[in-house]
Amino acid sequence: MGLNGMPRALITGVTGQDGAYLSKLLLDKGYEVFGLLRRSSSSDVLDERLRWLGILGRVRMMDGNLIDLSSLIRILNEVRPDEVYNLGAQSFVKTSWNQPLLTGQVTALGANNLLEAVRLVAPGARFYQASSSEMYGLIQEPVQSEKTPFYPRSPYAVAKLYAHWMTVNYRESFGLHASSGILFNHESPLRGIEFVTRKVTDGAARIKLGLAKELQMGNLDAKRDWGHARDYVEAMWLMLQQEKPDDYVVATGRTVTVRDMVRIAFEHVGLNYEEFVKVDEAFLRPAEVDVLLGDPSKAKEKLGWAPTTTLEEMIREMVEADLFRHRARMR
Ligand code: NDP
Ligand code: GDR
Repeated sequence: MGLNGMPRALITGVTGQDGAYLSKLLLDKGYEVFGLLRRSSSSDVLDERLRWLGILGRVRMMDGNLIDLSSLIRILNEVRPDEVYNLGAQSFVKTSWNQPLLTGQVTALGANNLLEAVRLVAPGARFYQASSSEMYGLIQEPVQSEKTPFYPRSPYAVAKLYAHWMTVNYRESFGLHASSGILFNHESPLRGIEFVTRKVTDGAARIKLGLAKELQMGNLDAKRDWGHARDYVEAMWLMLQQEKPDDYVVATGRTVTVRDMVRIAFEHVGLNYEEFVKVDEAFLRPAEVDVLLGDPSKAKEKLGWAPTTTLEEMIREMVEADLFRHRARMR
């Protein structure tokens, strides 16, 4: 709690998509928001995200890095947060095969560093771990819930699984109020350009405006359960408001192929995707997660959470945002 009685939150990964939406949610709820900012962060991207949400200048940035335990201890000592959200990660699955050790250091051991710092410095703080549906990987169940066994298929997913179980372990061993959200894919106009939805909405916008002729893509047959980041950060916050820490699946309960998502985006700008989308092997992965479909019943029942945005609405919002960005640059 700050001197003025406002609750305090510390967010790692504040420069990312979810960090921006979560900052907005917490600021709107009257929190003081602190963000972990690593030296190499691109402040332009962060500024664009925060400006987009109307909160530029309202998050206090703290100089640190998840792989430097000393920085986390110093920051927790300074901030004394009531809530800690660990969203920082090497989060791009494809890169994790090229940089498996870095992915492990940040995504797995970084989470452990933060748990350890919380245990030592702020054991009363509530902790959120950004776990992922990628942990299911080669699933054997058609719909994935909190009870579905994990089978990670990428260095990223293996790292997330370590962080997930360490969160459970710190809860059970040390009594930390530590919760994991097993979040399925969630997107927005603030999604990083390397992820498939944003790549597609940006590509459709460019082609529509005559800035590009085609779009190179990978596996169009993969299926994902896509929701909106604005809805999903609400679930993170709700988890930390519960008396008892726990793990929750956050998903929409609907799965769609990449191809259908592409079709929705191109149709919105009046184009037939088949004329513009080309498959390029460079975008295929060494191992694929073919299909993900989450069962959010527990989050609905215990948190009162439900998604509010359909895939179609979200993709249209993203295409419009990309058209707006490109038109502004063309002026
Ligand atoms: P982003 O890729 O947009 O953001 C990742 C964040 O992690 C960035 O702020 C990045 O900072 C930060 N980061 C990277 N390395 C370090 C480091 N060494 N120390 C501190 N911070 C670091 O991810 P999203 O916002 O989409 O996702 C948030 C979290 O949720 C991630 O952990 C992701 O793996 C997880 N997740 C995401 C899902 C999704 O669909 N979006 C689904 C399930 C889980 P910088 O700007 O400096 O690079
Ligand atoms: P994912 O998201 O790997 O599920 O991880 P991404 O958007 O990268 O891929 C989704 C699916 O689309 C297929 N695909 C392509 N992907 C990309 N990026 N680029 C392409 O050109 C392309 N063509 C087809 C992929 O093969 C895959 O099947 C995201 C991240 O946010 C993780 O951090 C998070 O944990 C999971 O979602 C849940």
